[in-house]
Amino acid sequence: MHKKRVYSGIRATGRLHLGNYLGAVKGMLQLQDEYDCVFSVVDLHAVTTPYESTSLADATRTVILDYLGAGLDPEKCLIEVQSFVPEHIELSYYLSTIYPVSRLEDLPTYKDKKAQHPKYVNMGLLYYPVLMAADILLYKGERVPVGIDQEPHLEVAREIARKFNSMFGETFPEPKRFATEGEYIPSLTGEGKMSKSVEGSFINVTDDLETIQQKLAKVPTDSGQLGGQIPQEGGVATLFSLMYLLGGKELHHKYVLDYKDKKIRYADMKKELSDVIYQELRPLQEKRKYYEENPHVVDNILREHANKCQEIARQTIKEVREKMGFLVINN
Ligand code: AQP
Repeated sequence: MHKKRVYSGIRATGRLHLGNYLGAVKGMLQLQDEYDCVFSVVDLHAVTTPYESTSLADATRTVILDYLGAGLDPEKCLIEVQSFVPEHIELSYYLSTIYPVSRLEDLPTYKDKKAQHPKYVNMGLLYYPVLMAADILLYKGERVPVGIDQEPHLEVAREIARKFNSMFGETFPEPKRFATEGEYIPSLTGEGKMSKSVEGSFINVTDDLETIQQKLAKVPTDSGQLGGQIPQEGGVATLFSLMYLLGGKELHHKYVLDYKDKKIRYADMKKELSDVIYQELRPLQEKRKYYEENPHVVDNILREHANKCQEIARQTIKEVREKMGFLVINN
């Protein structure tokens, strides 16, 4: 029977943080046993925002190591460096010809990045969702484990798939997001989401216990005398959200009761939260170390998997070229 294909990618912009891990990687881990999965480090997307050419290769390797450390199993899923499979770019060009520019200009992520880097508004940035659609559709991905912030981009991918199918005949499935419990991890600052580009907002998956403690110590809290409902926003909300996801329901409940009874001690909560976060991350860090110390093992995986990915990708490109009416010469 045909197994559903799963695709997801993370930009090569630095170490993974808890948001990437809980919102995306946890979903990948859940799906790799059951489905045909391709998980990518999307380096072509990383160059759409300011970056250092001297550190791009390292940043790409870092995400690969974080993936392997987290438990992506090279025997169960394909691990891809996006730019090793140039068919991503080829498909994105074909798809770009059927999608309106005005729709791309309206996307919230484009507007946010434009505001964040007003001197770095490039074609690639505008084109990002088309390339992301091509990333998924190249493998005919049906499920996409990503955080909730990626929903507008997935909508674009579905619109493109629909439009292509109606113009050239049934070709692509409409990809759906696979949501994890941690689909939205708030920032340690208490404002917005945990984000690589916002200093002080994140805990990296490679942070040691002391670093985690120092980062949590800076999370803003209240006097501990408020009581009532747990706030929906701010530093206290972030602590409770992380406690629920990493400490479990029981521990979370204990602190909820303390909060309601106005006897919460945030120093204790932060200490316990640091411990449960570190407990979750320590096995990842140990496994990661093995791959870090054996780069040839990683290189062999990447080489072998790039070939396998390209085999699938070439079939899609052939089908798309034929359906769009390009000249195809058989060997
Ligand atoms: N805070 C988050 N909660 C849940 N999921 C999250 N993701 C990111 N932040 C959170 C998910 O992680 C994956 C990688 O996202 P990306 O490739 O877009 O990486 P990024 O944009 O570099 O990650 P950041 O931290 O969001 O960086 P900046 O600050 O540059 O925007 C996606 O599945 C995403 O949903």
